[in-house]
Amino acid sequence: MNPLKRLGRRRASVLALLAVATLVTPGAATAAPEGVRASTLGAQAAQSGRYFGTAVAAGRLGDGTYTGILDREFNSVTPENEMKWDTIERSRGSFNFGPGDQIANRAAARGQRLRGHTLVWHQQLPGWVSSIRDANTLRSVMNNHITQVMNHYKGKVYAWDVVNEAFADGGSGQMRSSVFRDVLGTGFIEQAFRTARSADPSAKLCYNDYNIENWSDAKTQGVYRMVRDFKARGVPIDCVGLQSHFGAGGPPAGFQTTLSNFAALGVDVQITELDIAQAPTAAYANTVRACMNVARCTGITVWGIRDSDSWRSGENPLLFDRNGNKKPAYQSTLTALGGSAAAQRTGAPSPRSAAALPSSFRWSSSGALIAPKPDSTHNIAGIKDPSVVYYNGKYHVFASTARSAGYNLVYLSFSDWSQAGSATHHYLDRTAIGAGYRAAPQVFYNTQQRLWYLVYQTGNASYSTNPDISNPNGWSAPRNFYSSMPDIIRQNIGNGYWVDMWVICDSANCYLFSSDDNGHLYRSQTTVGQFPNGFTNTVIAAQDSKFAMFEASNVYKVQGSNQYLLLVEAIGSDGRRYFRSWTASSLAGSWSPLAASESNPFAKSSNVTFPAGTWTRDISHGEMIRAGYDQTLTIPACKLQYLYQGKDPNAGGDYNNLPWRLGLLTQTNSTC
Ligand code: 9MR
Repeated sequence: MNPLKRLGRRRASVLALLAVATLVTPGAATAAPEGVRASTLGAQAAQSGRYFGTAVAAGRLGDGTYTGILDREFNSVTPENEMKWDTIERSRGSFNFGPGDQIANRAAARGQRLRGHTLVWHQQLPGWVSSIRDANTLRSVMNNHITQVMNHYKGKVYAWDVVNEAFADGGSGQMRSSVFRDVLGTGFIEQAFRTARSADPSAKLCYNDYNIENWSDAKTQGVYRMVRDFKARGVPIDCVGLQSHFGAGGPPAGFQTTLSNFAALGVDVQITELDIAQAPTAAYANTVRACMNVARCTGITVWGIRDSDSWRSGENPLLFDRNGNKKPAYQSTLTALGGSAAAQRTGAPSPRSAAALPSSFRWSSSGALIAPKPDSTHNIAGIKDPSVVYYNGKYHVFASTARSAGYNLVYLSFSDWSQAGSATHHYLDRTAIGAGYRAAPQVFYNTQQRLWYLVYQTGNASYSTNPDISNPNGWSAPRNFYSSMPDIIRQNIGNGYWVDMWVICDSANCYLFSSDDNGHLYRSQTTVGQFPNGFTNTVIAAQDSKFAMFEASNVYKVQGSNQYLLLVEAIGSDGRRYFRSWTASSLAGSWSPLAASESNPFAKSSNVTFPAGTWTRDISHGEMIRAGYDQTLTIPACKLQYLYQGKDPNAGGDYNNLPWRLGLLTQTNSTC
């Protein structure tokens, strides 16, 4: 959390970052880490930050065998037919979202991702559209369809197949004839993508097609040229879906080349409709391995669950037989998802993932739960930087209050998250903590001293104590941990700011972490007996480029393991805030990447779904919901929850006046 004076410069630097649009993302994994071997397709894919999905038919959701496999094995779904034009808008302007909603709501309730399929396609297109001959009419019909459907599914769909199968088979490399191309011209695809981006800016926008898996095919080349042209001209496109309906031979020899060549254009690639005649084990394994070997191949979807569910059921092309039993190709697919083959080939040591924590995360977010409550003397614009403990049947939340005049602190408590919005806000500038610059609080109970500590920044690292957390007036006046800024910070801070102090203790020592908005995480230490005095030996605990290791670090002990978790807030290539994560076996140890890259983040808009609506694209400064409340800062290993600050993506202007609100992330890919 940053003090008042820095902000003009901060915005300038974010803009500069966007201009160069590059950011070091160390730790990006191309293969699954050697770690816990999972026993299902989705869980194994998640270990490398990927999803494993299936096409789902609403009509089969009453079949228990089908849903049993669906929920056990898959963490992404694509409606097989329910979001196509002839289902959703069978007659002009009359929308039927029922079957699509059935699949979407079911997936959301289970934390499965949803691929939207498909907005503009020449098949399963009602006659009233294909008979339009007037370009203006067709353009507005197409734009309206895209906008209405994307609006309806906003926050629920991770990626949309905006345009499907627009290129011709054979040697032309051109677009196929369709009502869209014939009436609107070849620019219809660009038009569709631009409309889609404005309809839902947070959904990934994909072009999806079949027979584009072989690199040298004219059709592949035609699609490649289009994507390259889109990227060159700034037409919004985020991914290319390769359907991958293969014959018994499996993928063509150059499949991986195709995936990596598309990815090199700056788009994700996804295998979107995989099925292989007779499902040979090697053909499935080769397909999966090609994806695992390409960092931006972000997921695989098979086109159905059991052979009997397939559109090519006569060829038995799927991973489960008619009775729902796993076929041999299931095992080869699971093994290939484990990444062991890729790791063995390169001979590279595999990073060890956490014993208890997964190496990639997915979250579902609440809406904004806590908003500022200005009163006659507190004209607050934002509520920020929350710290939270659950104690005595209540959540106790401490947070920064922000306004153009500067920062102070607020306290609220409630028994249930549904009560968070109606809790009373106690402004702590009215207590002995006092007015003036106080921000970014952290709260914990010191069991030796039987005192609550509130740690915060004032320009120095400061704290107050209180015997009773529920009494806002019980806090002592601020004291400083340091007599002045430690030399090593002074030498490395550059044009940054000294922010976000954080205390955690093991059985022998207490450690004080802080950030400098300049790529450094600092750590000082003292003994448990001396705490809060005696912090010395300040060192750089971790460093990276400025925006990759910016501020708001949290350090926790993982319950039931010898592991510590470090989270640091970074600024992404999109200018939005997100969190990276590392683990270590001791608080003074070195930190190993866990989910530490922009493509495999700890928490970022890209791995968070917003069932209640996408109210923020920043996942910024916050706190884990802990398993306890003492100085060891112990968190559970399962079903993590994170209280964070987010804001309206369109808000701008003075940083101190931004409308920050607090929301709660709940982990959706917990395997325990
Ligand atoms: O699997 C779908 C099948 O149930 C439909 O009858 C068919 C209608 O065209 O569409 C199938 O799915 C297609 C997908 O939407 C696009 N790529 C080709 C798929 C197989 O035909």
